[in-house]
Amino acid sequence: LQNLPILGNGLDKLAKINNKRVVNILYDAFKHMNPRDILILDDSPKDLEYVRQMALRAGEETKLSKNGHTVHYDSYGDQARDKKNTKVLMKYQEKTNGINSIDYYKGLHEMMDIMNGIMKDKTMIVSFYSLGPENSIFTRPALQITDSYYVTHSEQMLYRQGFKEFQKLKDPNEFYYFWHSQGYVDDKKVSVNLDKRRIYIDPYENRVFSANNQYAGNSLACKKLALRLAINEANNSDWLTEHMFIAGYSPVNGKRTTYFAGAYPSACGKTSTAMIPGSKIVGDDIAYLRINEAGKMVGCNIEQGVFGIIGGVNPEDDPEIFSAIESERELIFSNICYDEKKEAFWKDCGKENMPKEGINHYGQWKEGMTDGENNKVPISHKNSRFTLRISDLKNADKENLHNPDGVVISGIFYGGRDPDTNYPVSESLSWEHGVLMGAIIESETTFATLEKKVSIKPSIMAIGDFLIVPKGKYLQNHLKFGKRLKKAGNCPKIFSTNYFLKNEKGYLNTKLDKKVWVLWAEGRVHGDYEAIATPTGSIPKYEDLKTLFAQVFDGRVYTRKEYEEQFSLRVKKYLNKIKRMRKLYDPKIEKDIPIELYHELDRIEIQLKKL
Ligand code: SPV
Ligand code: MN
Repeated sequence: LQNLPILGNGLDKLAKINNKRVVNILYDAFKHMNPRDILILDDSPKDLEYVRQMALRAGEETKLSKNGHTVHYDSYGDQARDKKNTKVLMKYQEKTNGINSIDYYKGLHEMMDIMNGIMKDKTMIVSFYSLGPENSIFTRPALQITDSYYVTHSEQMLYRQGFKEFQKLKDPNEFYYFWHSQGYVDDKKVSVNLDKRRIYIDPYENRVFSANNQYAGNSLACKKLALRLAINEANNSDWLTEHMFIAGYSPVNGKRTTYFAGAYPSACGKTSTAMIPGSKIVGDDIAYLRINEAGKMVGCNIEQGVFGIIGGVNPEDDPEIFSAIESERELIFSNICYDEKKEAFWKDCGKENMPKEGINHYGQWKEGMTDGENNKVPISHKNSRFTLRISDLKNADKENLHNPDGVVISGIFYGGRDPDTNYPVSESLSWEHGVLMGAIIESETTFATLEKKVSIKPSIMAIGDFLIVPKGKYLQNHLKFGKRLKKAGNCPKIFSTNYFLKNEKGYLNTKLDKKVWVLWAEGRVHGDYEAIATPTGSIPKYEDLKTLFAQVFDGRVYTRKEYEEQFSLRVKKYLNKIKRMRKLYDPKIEKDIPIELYHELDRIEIQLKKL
C-alpha cells in the first residue's frame, strides 16, 4: 500500500477503515486500470466540496446561471441505459429473463482487457456509500471506484455517505463494490469508445464492472448496478428489493399519513406520483422492503436523492418538482439545453423565453437541426434529467427519510402505461391478484434505454430490465412475503394504475388527476370508501371520486360521463392483454412461475368471457 500513489492523507483514511478486502480491491483496481494517482474520499464537507470543484475543473460539469446549478453531458450515444452491453456474469446456464448473460470467465477476461490501463494519466477516485439508512437492518455498504468526478458528485448527492459505515462493518467482507471508468474522453469530456461500453454484473462476488460510459444508469454504482446485486441477494433470502418509490399521503384536511410504495416503468409517472403536491416523499426509485418484528411491511429508500426525468416538468403539471428545480441549490442537470445567459431549458418546461439555439445534448444546437442520422434534434434529450437531494425538497419527509426502521407501508401501486386497456386505478382482489397486477405491467414506451422502437412492452413489476434472477423465483418470493404478512394480519393493499388512457381527442385525464386516484387508494386502506368489484380489480364508486375531485381541485366538477369513459371495463382489450401475458409466462418456457398466478389469469379470463 505504501507504494501506491495515494493522494494527501488518503493512507490515514484507509487506516481508519482498516479493511483488508478494501485494500485488496484498491490494489487490484490500481494494477489493472493503472491510474496516475488515487484519491480516497471520506464524508467530510471538505472532500465533497473538492469533488464539486473538480467536476467543473475537469470539464465534466458546467456552471449555469443559478447558484449551485451545473449541467453534465453524456456522449450523444450514451444518454440512456445500454441493455445490449449490460450482462450478468454466469457460472452456470441459469435463466436471466432476457437480460444478457455471458460465461463468467469469458466475461471477466473481456472486461479486464477493456479496463486494462483505462485510467492512464487519470485519478482513481474512491468513495464509500451506505445504501439504506446507516445503522439499520436495511444497510448495504458500497465501495465505488471511478475516474469520473461527475459520477462521484452525483453519488454524493444521491446516496448516503458511507465512510463511517465502513468503519464499523459487522462482517468486513460484506459490501458491494464497483469499478467504473468513463474511458477515453474527447474535448467535450464525453466518453468516446462507446463500442467498448460494457456493464458486467458479478453476482457471485457482489461487484460490477462498468466501462466507457457516463450516463448515470450505466455508471453510478449505487443506482441500477447495486439494484441488480440487491435483487439477487433479496431473492436468495426473505426480503424484497424493488424498483419502487416510497411516499406518504394524507387525505385533504386530514392528519394521518399513509405510506405507499410504487413500481412504475420509466416515464409512467413514478416520480410525479411520489411527488404529488401534498405528499411526503421518502424515495422515488429504489426500495428495500422487509417484514419487521411486529409483522408489518417496512420499507426504506436506498437513496437520498432524485435522478428524475425533466422533460414535461413545468409549473402546471409538476409544481413541486418545478419549484425545486427552479430554486438555487446544488443541482445537476443532464442533457438539457442552456442559452447564452446560461439559463436551463428543456422540452415542455413551460418557460416563455424558449431559446432557438444553445448548447444541448447534441452539442451546439439550433432549432430544426438534424443529427447524423437525419433525426430532428429536440431542445433536450427525452431522457434528460435532474439530480437533487430529497432533503432539499419542500415535501421531503424529513422525519422518516433516514429512519433506520424504515416506514410502515400500507399500500403498493403498480403503474403501467397503455392507451386503451387498464383502469386509471383499481384495487387487487387479493395479495395474489396484486402480485399478478405487478407481473403484468405493460408500458407503451420508455426513454431510459437506448432502443428506438416504440411499442407496448411487458415490464414485470417495472423491474424486468434488472431482474438477474429467474422470474419464477422472483414472483415466488413476493408470494411468500405476502403469506407471512397475511399470517401476521398486516397485508398491505395492492393497486394498479394507468394514467395514460386516451380517446381520439387525447388523454382522458390531466397529469394531476393522479392525486385523486392516490387519495382514493389511501382512503381504501382505512376503509373510508366502498369499491365495486370487477374481474380485473375493484374500482371506485362515482360519488366518491366526485367528492374527491371537488376536494382536491377546489370544486372541480367530475362528471358521470368522464367516470364512465375512464372506468369502463375494456373486455376485448383486456382479453388481448391476457393472451400476451400467457405468452410471457408460457409454462413451457418459464418453469417456476407460481401456480397462483396462472389461477388468477384463468379466473380473470373466465369471468371476462362471461360478461
Ligand atoms: C429508470 O430508468 O428507471 C431510472 C433512470 O431511474 S436510470 O438510472 O437510467 O435507471
Ligand atoms: Mn428507476
